[in-house]
Amino acid sequence: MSPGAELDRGPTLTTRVKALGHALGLDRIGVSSPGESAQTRFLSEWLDRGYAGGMAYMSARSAERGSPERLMPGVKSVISVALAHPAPVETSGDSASNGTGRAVASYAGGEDYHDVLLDRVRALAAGVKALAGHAVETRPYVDTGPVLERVFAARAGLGWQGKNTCLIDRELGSRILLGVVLTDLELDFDRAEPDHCGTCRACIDACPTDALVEPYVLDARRCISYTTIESRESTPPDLRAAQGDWIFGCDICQDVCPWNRKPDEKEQPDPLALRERLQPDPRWVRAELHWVLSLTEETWREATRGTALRRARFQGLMRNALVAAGNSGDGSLRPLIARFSGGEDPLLVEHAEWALDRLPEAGLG
Ligand code: B12
Ligand code: SF4
Repeated sequence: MSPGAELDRGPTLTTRVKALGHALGLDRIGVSSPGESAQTRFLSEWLDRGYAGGMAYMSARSAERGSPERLMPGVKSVISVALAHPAPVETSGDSASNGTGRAVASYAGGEDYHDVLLDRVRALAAGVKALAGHAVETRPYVDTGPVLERVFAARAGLGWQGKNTCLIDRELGSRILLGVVLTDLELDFDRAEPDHCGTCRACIDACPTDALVEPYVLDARRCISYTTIESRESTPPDLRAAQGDWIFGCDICQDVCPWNRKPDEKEQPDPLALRERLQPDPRWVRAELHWVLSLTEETWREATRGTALRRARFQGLMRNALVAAGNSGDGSLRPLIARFSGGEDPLLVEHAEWALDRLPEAGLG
């Protein structure tokens, strides 16, 4: 091929796929190979160490998770995408909080990101088919399939997995949500982003539950995000105080990350108002515990409609709110907690009694 031949063909298919991704409102898009690596192989060690806790879905299809070829035979390219979500309006992981504000992770209080992003990723998959000009297979996922999304995003140059295990983009930081499209179309691969954590260990030192057991390794059983969202069990007693005022997820290891502190990080264009849709409902920005503990299943359903908060279910959110109440020092919450200690759900009775034991009588606090 002569040196000019490449230019004569105009933009490559990969370039056009990426342009489509940006036109669909995605902030980052990159392509990588579907092969295995030290990172994909680490998954089985992580599972063997028991770090997945009760997330049976992590072990159920672990072979596919690290190897897209097993998930989609014939896959040639993994397209990874990222969408930045709004930074926290105000956060607190301080277990000695003054009992007024309660924390919901910054990704969760707006429209469910699965809905916002999966819709875009499906549109990208459809566009890939159209651009290919011949029959190709595509599989779009946003947390909806067994794929190590962070590992492939790092390989596709979207960022690197930090010591807190989050995918960090040099400009956007780690407050980003990920998706993938597997395809049997051959595309040009991007170069992986090198690790820029250096000697920093702010996330490891700040984690209140010591869930980051070593750099780049999270024991989910100790992570507040797991205990407040994924777990259906009792909150382990030794982790309750450290949960502080979080009632859904946790942002601490990201809030302390220097890569999330740049002043210009939020100035990303949002032509399709996707970030707008992820803006939290004001009721969940600093969810007031008196309000949360007053919710009934019916009012909870209304207050969480269309959000990712639904994942904890009513029982899980109340369990979390009772732990936060026990940490609040606010005796005026006692009558609301008593509703649960006198109730019929043994899990909530136990958490309510724990909270009551820690709170001063109303008026004495
Ligand atoms: C299970 C899960 C969780 C679990 C477990 C998290 C975890 N670290 O594994 C829990 C419930 C705790 C969780 C929490 C959160 N999650 Co989550 N979660 C997932 C899910 C479904 C699978 C993740 C997974 O595969 N874990 C398995 C472990 C082994 O993988 P990993 O931690 O990524 O580990 C890799 C590194 O350890 C790595 N590695 C890399 N370099 C090195 C170097 C060395 C030396 C070593 C030893 C290892 C190593 O190898 C591993 C891969 O095998 C993904 C969606 C998906 N399908 O990918 C979302 C996902 C990872 N979660 C996401 C989000 C937003 C969160 C939270 C920020 C939410 C919140 N604010 O509460 C927190 C972050 C907590 C944290 N520090 O990780 C986003 C990621 C955003 C980002 N920028 O990274 C994802 C991709 C969802 C999405 N589609 O956007 N999550
Ligand atoms: S999300 Fe919170 S609890 Fe989980 S590792 Fe990060 S700081 Fe620790």
